This record gives sequence, structure tokens and C-alpha cells, in this order.
Amino acid sequence: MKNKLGYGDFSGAEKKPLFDQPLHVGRPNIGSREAFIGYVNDIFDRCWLSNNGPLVQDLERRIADKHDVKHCIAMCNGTIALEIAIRALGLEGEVIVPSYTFIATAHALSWQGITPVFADIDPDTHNLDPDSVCQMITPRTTGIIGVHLWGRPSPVEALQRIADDHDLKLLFDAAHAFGCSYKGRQIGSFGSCEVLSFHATKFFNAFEGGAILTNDDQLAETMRLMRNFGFAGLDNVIHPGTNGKMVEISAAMGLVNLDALDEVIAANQKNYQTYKNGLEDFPGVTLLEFDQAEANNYQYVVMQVDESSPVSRDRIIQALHAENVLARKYFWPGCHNMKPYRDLFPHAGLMLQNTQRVADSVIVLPTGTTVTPEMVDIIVTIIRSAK
Ligand code: T4K
Repeated sequence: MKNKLGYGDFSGAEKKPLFDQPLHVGRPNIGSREAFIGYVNDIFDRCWLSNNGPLVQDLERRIADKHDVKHCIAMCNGTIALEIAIRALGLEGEVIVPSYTFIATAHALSWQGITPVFADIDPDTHNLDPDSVCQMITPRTTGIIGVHLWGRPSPVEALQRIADDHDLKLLFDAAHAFGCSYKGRQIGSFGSCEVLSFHATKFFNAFEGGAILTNDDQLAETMRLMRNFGFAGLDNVIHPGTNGKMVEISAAMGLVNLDALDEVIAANQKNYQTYKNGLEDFPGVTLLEFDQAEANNYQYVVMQVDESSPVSRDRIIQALHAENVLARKYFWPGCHNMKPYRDLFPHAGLMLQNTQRVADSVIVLPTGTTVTPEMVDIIVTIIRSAK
């Protein structure tokens, strides 16, 4: 018996998964192909492929305006953008970060010879807990990186107060927060700077890419130099640097996708509401809410499975995977439990109990423009019938 979309059989009699093709978390949202191909033809006609080309400059201006910041410095990806921001701010020694984040936040520090020191999170928001941050400060601490996880704002005021009181630098990993606001202000202008990711799987993508947003003229100047080997002109290197440049083809994708953001938000919002309606009365399962007073991109549908659920988180994941729904356990088991950091801090878990609990409970579900509410209804049915 086929369901109404022809995805297969709910009775369990057939072995074929309900979805013929895998349903991924992070399937790219892609704007107008026609417009993209137009940009590609222009790139070929100009024969200008990289090194601060006109499309990169256009994208930077549009992103800076959208986020109401003075400077947007486009980069080849979010990780290099984080590394450049970390170096430009002169961080060294120890920097406090959440453990509950994508591994790149921690790696960007350790790759620069800086020790990431993991603080715990608030279990309700999944963002840094300011009290835990205070407990982690030592004489070697030089900075704090807050992550706006799932696009939800970090506790920006509390972190700024801690940074000011202890003479620490504060920056934000805003990889998930493109198009999100805090108290009506676009995320992007908090701390000394904020770092965006435009990876294929993000709300807004440029194939690969990232950017640093800042209102600090001097910092922006330094980061622009660092992005291009420190060149200040032909044959004139005035700063140490690396290759963090965004290519024109990425900027073209970015420009096309900027024009499609409303469509992506509408699709994400509809899917989120469908998940919410379908799971509302299911015991032990909750969806992380979005603050309706703020702008949201609804990119991550985060479901938590607690002890009162009749089925465990891992059993639900298994049931979903068996039907080709590739839900994810982001960001399990926490950075502190990944090999490079587990060896460094073997007892970190004692201080990171909320992180461990949250990491053990989360399932991130597929959404985006390639997922329809009808597909979500089927995913909900799989979750509700998991054993
Ligand atoms: N900070 C934070 C908080 C971040 O979340 C990230 C990146 C960064 C910093 C670093 O920014 P970037 O340097 O990446 O710009 C994915 C992404 O690779 C990563 O960018 C992202 N965070 C993270 C949350 O998700 P994985 O390990 O899950 O990738 P992967 O290969 O498993 O892909 C995810 C799913 O997307 C798969 O089911 C397949 C699907 N997919 C992926 C690609 C690339 C597609 O359907 N099409 C595609 O083109 O990390």
C-alpha cells in the first residue's frame, strides 16, 4: 500500500524505505539557476575569477547593509574566517568557548596554538551559560567566543559584561545566525566582530564561504590584509597573512541566494510548524522554540527526547535512518568528547553536565526548500511509531 505521496508502505510489510532517496539535514537551498548562469557567463567574459572581484565586493556590500554593519569581509569559508578573526584580535593562551558547537569553533583556536577551554551551556537555550564562563577564566584567558547556536542569540549582554570586567576580547561564531535578530537588532554587530558561514548546508550558502562582520575600521583593515597574504599593493606585503579569499563563483551563488531568502524562510517556517503540530502531544519529545518577536531563519529543527519518552533518542534516529531520513545528532558528543580535546581535558565532562545532557537528547530533523510539509508529515509518523 502506497501513501498519498507514493513514498511506500506504513504497514512495515515492505522492506523498502518510505523515502526512495535519502532526506538530508542541510540539503542546500538554491536560488534561481538562470540568474546564477548569467553571473557565471559574466565571470567568464570578465576573466576575473578571484582576488576581490566585483561580485565579491557586491556581495560584501549587500551583506553589510542587510546586517546593518560597516564592514563585511568575505572569506573562503567560516573556519578560515574564524581563524583570521582570532588572529586579528590578538587572542592567545586560552579562549573560552562552548563545547556544544560544531567542532570548527574549537579547531579554529587550537589550529592557532590557542587552548579552547569549554564552558557549559544553558539547557533551555543551548547557548553559553555566563556563570560557567566566569568559572573558566584563568590568568591565561584572553577571550570568549559565543556561538549563536541554531540561530538563537548567545547571552550577548552578559558575555560583554564579563569580557569588559576581565579585559577579554569577545567575538561571536554566528555561523547559524544569518538573518536572525536579537532585541530587534540583526545578529552581526555584537562583540568585536561576528563570523558567518556560507557552507552549502547553511540557511544562506555560497557553495563554501564565510564572512566577518564588524563596525571596527582598524580591525576590518587588518582582516582584509590577512585574507590576502598581507598585500597592501603590488609587491608590498605589510602584514602576515594567509589565503582566505572568496572566489567569484561563490559570490555569484551568494548573490543569487540572497534574492531567495524569503522563500527559504517561508519553506522552513512551514516545515517547522508542521513538525510542531505533529509532535505537540507526543510524550517526552519537544521542539526548540523560536522567539516570534525576533527575525528567525528556522534553519535548524531541533527536537529533544527526554527521559519521559517511551522511546530513546537513538532508537528514534534508527527508525528514521531505516526509512532514509538522515536525521542528525548534532553536536553529539560535544567537542570535549572528541579525541583532540578529550585527551587534553579528560575530566571536562564533570563541569559540562548540561552540555552532556543536551548532546544526548538532540535530533536535528530535515527541512529547507527540498522538504515539503507532506514529507514532514511522514517523518512525524515515523517518529511517532518508533519502537
Ligand atoms: N561554526 C559553527 C557553529 C558551524 O556550525 C560551522 C559549520 C562552522 C563554524 C564552520 O563553518 P564552515 O567552515 O563549514 O563554513 C556540516 C557542514 O559541513 C558545516 O559547515 C556545518 N557547520 C555543520 C553544522 O554541518 P557535517 O559534518 O554535518 O557535514 P556533512 O558532510 O555530513 O553534510 C551534512 C548533510 O548535508 C549531509 O546529510 C549531506 C547534506 N549535503 C551536504 C552537502 C555539502 C547535501 O545534501 N549537499 C551538499 O552539497 O557538517
